[in-house]
Amino acid sequence: MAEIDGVDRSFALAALQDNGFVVLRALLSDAELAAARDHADDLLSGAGWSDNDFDGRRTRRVYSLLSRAGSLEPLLLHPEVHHLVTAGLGEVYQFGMLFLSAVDPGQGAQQPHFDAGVYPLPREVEAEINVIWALDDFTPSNGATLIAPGSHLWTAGRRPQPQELVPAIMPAGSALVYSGRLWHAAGHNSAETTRRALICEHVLPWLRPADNHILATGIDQLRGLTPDLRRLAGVAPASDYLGFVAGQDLEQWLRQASSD
Ligand SMILES: O=C(O)CCC(=O)C(=O)O
Repeated sequence: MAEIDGVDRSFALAALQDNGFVVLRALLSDAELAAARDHADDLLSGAGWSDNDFDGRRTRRVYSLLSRAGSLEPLLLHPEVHHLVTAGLGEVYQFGMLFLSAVDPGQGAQQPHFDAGVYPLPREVEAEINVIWALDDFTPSNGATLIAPGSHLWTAGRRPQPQELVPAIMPAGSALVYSGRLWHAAGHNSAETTRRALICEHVLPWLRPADNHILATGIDQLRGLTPDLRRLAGVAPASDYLGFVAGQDLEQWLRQASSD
C-alpha cells in the first residue's frame, strides 16, 4: 500500500497519481489529534444515526462544520493535504462534502462508490481530490475505509469486485488522500468501538459543491472565518467571469456589505 512516514512530497504525489490514493501517516501531533477528537466528540454527541442505507443506519454524521471548525481547522487546512490537492486541481478549488463520520459498532460495509460520480463528467476528468482523516486507528475490523487501488483509472461502468477492495489501515492522525475517481466504501465495523473520521472533499471551482457552504455558514460567520477557510467555502472566484454576487467578487462584496 502507498503510505509514508513524514512526507516526501514527490513520492506522495506520484503515489496519488499512480494508485489513486496515498496514506500520509500520523500527520497530526498528539496534541492536535487529542484536540480534534475532543471537538469531534462534542459535535457528534448530538447526532443520531443516519436514516438511509448509504450513509449508514449505525453511522452518525455531522455537517455544516465551517462555522464551528474549532480544533478541526488544522486538519481542514493541512499543508501536506493541500499540496496534493493543488497539484491535482490547480490553485483554486473549494470544499465539496465536508462532514464528521462516526461509524458505530455493527455498521455494515457501505456501498462502493466514487465521490466524483455525482458529476456527469467523463471518467478522465479529475474533479475532486479528497481526504479522510482517521481520528481513530483504522483497522480491518473497525470499518477502515475499503479502497480499490488503481480504480481511479478504470473506465466508466467497471465496478470493484469484493476481492479488489482492501482496507486503508492507518494510525489515528493519518490522512488518506484520494482521487474523486477512486472506488471506495466505509468498511464493516465488527469491533466494539466507534471509528471516527473527518471527511473532506475538494472540488474544482466551477462545479456545484455537494454542500452549500456559503448558505450553511451564513454571511456573518463567513466574515469571521480565516481567509483560507473562506476561500475554500467557495468565496474564491472560479475565474474572472465566474463566481460573482451583484457584479462583485464575493470577498469584495462581503467587505463592502459589512461596512454599509
Ligand atoms: O467513512 C468512510 O470510510 C467513507 C465514507 C464515504 O466514502 C462516504 O460516505 O461517501
